[in-house]
This record gives sequence, structure tokens and C-alpha cells, in this order.
Amino acid sequence: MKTNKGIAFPVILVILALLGVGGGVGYTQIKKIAEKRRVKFEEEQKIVKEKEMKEAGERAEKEKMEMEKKRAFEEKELRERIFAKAQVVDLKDMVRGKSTGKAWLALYEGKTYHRIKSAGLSKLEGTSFYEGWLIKDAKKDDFFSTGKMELQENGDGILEFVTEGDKTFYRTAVLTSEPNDGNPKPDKHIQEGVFSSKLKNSDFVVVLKEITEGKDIGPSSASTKNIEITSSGFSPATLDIKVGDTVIFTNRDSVQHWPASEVHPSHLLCAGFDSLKGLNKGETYNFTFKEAKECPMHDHLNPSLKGKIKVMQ
Ligand SMILES: [Cu+2]
Repeated sequence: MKTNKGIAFPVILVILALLGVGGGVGYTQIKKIAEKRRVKFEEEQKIVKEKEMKEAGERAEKEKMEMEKKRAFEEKELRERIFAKAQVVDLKDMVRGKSTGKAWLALYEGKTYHRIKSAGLSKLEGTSFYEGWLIKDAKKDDFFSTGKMELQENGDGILEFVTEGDKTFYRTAVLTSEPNDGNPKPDKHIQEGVFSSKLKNSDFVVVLKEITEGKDIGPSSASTKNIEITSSGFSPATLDIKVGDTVIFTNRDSVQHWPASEVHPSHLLCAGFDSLKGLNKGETYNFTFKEAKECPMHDHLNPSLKGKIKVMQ
């Protein structure tokens, strides 16, 4: 073994050197493989993430659509409940045809709801269409369009119109046929009906009980009370009501009045109770009181005219 010792050392060196080179090569290869794996892993992660994001987006979209559907359904149901309590008038056929129709008009929580339902209408030529109108005074050009009516194959048509503010002064409901000529005035009257001028504006006000999951939670005795505003102020000036009751303010004076809760001028004591504009003679404003509290009020255009509504449980 003695002779081998001399050789053994350089041999070991060579082996170590080879191992070193080999190790070096091996290390570089391992590094390359690791890098490849890392890139592959990152790519996979990216795909997984993208897929997750896409799925989350699709879920959100689906939820949004379902919410939209629900909202549309609830809105439709609300409309039906409003129209069930609205004023209704029969529409006369103005061209001696065989069509029939009805028109509805209501004021609910500051919005005007209007509907025309017709049957037996004839198909129009070319690009002509049926259009609804509410007219106050045709001579003074005081009218507005309530939109196009889509006609079904059988000649039935329905037109629904909702707008901010009280438009129940517009008592003549008309359905016209319109050539597609861009003329913004009503053309040929096809059907017409007039809501009686004897009706007061408060007759158009609709009050609904609140509904949650099909159950009435509002007080079953919810009712409507009237306060008139004259030059001497609110009449009655104090009123006791129950939660859920609606108060209809009618201006009986020749000058404008603006009912609102205290404190002038911010009107935040009973939030929402504020007509937000001066009411003209005969005009109404209604507010449903949903909280049991005292609501002192005033005329915003003449703050010395005061009153109080006490809302009880
Ligand atoms: Cu005020």
C-alpha cells in the first residue's frame, strides 16, 4: 500500500477536479431545468389566475343580470300596483275604426305614471308608428310625447310612461299615428280619452302599503290626510297621523307655497319631507311619513307660516 500512496493523491485530485467540473456542469443544468420549471409554473399560475378571474367576472355578470331581472320584476310589480289604483279612462276611436283602448294616470311618490293599452289597431304603412301623448292645452302647444307604442301582430299595443314630477294636469291622453318625418307634434289622432276636469289632483295620488317578501308590513290602517295651504298658511296647521300615512298638501292660494320640514333652510329634521319647489295654485305634493316623530314644518317661501305633523307609532 505504500507505493500506492504516491499515486493516490494525484488520482484523488483528478477525481475531485472531474467531480468539480462535472458538478459545475450538473449545477448549470439543474439551474436551467429549475428556471424552465419556474417559467412553466408561472405560466400555469397565470392561466389559472386568468381562468379564475374570468369565472369571477362571469359570476358577477350573472349576478348582475339576476339582480337586474329581479329589479325589473319588482318595478313591473310596483307599476301594476300603482296602475291598479290609478284613474282610468276609456279611449275613443277617432277614425271610426274598431279599435278600443284605455288610459291610466297616477301620481306616486312624486312621479307620474301613465299607461295606454289598445286593441284592434291596424298596421301602419311604411315607417309610420303609433305614439302616445299627454295634452293639457293643444292650442298653446302644451303637450308632451309619452313615447312609441310597439304594436303586436294581433293589433294590440301597450305603452307605459313614467316621469319625475306631477304631470296629472295633462288630462287628455292621445294615441296618434306618426309619419317618420321628425315633426315633434302629434299627427293624426287615432284614439283619445279625457280624464275628467272634475277630478282633483289629489285624486290621482296613489298610496301603497310597503311590501316585503309578499307581506304587508305597513300599518293596515295606512291612510291619506289632506292639508291645504292658503294665504294664511297650513290648514290644518297641526295634524296627528300614524306611521305609514301619507299627507297630501294642496296649494289653494294664488301665489306659490313650498311645504317643508324644519329647520329652514336645510329642511333635514324629517328628511325627504320637502316639496323641493314652489307649488302653483291647485298643485299637490305628497309625502309618506315612515318614522314616528314630530315634524314641525313651514312654508319655505314664507317661513313664518308654520305647522306641525305629529307621526305616531
Ligand atoms: Cu325653508
